[in-house]
Amino acid sequence: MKKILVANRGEIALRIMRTIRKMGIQSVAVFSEADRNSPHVSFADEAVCLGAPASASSYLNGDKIIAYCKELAVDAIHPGYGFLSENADFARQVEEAGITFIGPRAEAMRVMGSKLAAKECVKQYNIPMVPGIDKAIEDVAVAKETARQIGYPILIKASAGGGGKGMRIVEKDADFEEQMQRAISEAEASFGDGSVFIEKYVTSPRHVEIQVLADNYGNTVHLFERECSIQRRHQKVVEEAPSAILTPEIRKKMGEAAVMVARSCNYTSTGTVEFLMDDKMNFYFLEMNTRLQVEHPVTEMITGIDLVEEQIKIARGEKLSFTQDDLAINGHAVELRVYAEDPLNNFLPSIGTLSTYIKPQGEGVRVDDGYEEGMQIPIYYDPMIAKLVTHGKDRTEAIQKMKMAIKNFKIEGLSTTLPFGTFVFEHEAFIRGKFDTHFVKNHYTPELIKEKQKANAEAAALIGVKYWLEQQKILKPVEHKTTSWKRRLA
Ligand code: MV4
Repeated sequence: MKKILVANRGEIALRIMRTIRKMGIQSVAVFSEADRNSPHVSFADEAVCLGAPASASSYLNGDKIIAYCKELAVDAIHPGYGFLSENADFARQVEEAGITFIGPRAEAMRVMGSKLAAKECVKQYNIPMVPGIDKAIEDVAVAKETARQIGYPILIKASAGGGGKGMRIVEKDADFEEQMQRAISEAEASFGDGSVFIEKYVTSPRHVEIQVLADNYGNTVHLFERECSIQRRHQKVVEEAPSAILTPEIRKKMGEAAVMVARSCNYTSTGTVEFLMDDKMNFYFLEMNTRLQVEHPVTEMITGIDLVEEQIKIARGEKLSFTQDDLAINGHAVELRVYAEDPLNNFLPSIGTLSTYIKPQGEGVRVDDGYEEGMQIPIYYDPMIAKLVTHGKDRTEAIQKMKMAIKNFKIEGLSTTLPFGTFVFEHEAFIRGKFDTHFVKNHYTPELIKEKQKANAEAAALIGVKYWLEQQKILKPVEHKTTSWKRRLA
């Protein structure tokens, strides 16, 4: 493998290319007209333009990407996350063109891309699943009867779903039909597949996911968990590894379950098995993500493993160089996603230029980003500017470093979620590990940041006054008569 094309943009394209370079491989960047001056383009050994800014005309144009691969003698494609990364048809086309797709095989992606197919696939392996049905609803009356048996509240989910689309909570029998119709229409509109099914609604779950890694020779390991419960409208904001609440016993059980999920579909490459955890620490398999995830750095920080390097090695046919027993958790890592969004104004996208952009530095501080000072954040794509990650010997130290790193991250020209990060990392529920997926909804109001900022401003003003008074004292003429200058004058 001599040349890899990275079919992505921004921080993840750059992050992947850094590992590609470290491994002595050539990189090819692709870019849209909006990203011509991006760091991922200048970093790459070669770069080609895909077209107009809109994703459909650029980063989603699989045919054009494959054509460029042939033209430039590219050996493999790394899809990153989002865009084409979980598109089984694209993965198949890449393989058919004689190019290596750095990721799982198309068939594993297809199975795990459908929640119903995934349930069907893992069924025989004793993986804990939320009580529910594992077939698409066909008969409303039958489904309603099942809902009664499971017990309300229940959740209707789209098989093809993602990001909460096509998901409806039903509290009581009388609402069932209406909510089901809504879920079906939404699923059809969003995914072109109206298959829905029902599950018991876990009311206050935590989102815990396990990183897995599998080579082409049947070796599958897990790299422990990430806790991703701090999210807003299905957009994760803070992640950490390990989880603050898992015991070694539960971690082992979840890890083994995740490995079985991967084995069930002959999974290869990196993947993530998502679980819900209820307030009694019962965990249930939700779905598998067949890509490198945004939050992968927290796992890298606690395991010392470069996940992109492992993906590339697996793709070029190497065996895993370690076993489960070789893996251990070292310390704790937390990640904040820094978005160009205004936390004081309902997280509205914040448009502007990065007039100041100074990154924090230090031991155990990692910033994965794809922009530089003076750049604008394009409106066409995800508004994430950077991922700020800190690592410490324990959770307290990781959080402490994070709070310092947020203070030292100077971004001017637009609003970001940095102040929201401070809110989370200073919140006593977060510090105590007592939170679930409703944390933001339950604890956050913009007033809390505003009050804090006002208190800080007042403190700063007082410090200013104190300093000023001290200066006055220093400047005040003292004991003129006794200075030697005076004596000489006299
Ligand atoms: C659930 C659930 C409660 N009970 N399933 C949201 C997106 C999709 N990945 C699955 N999701 C959920 N499934 C049952 N049976 C609650 C959620 C959920 C959620 C899950 C993880 C992280 C954030 C979430 C926010 C709202 C709902």
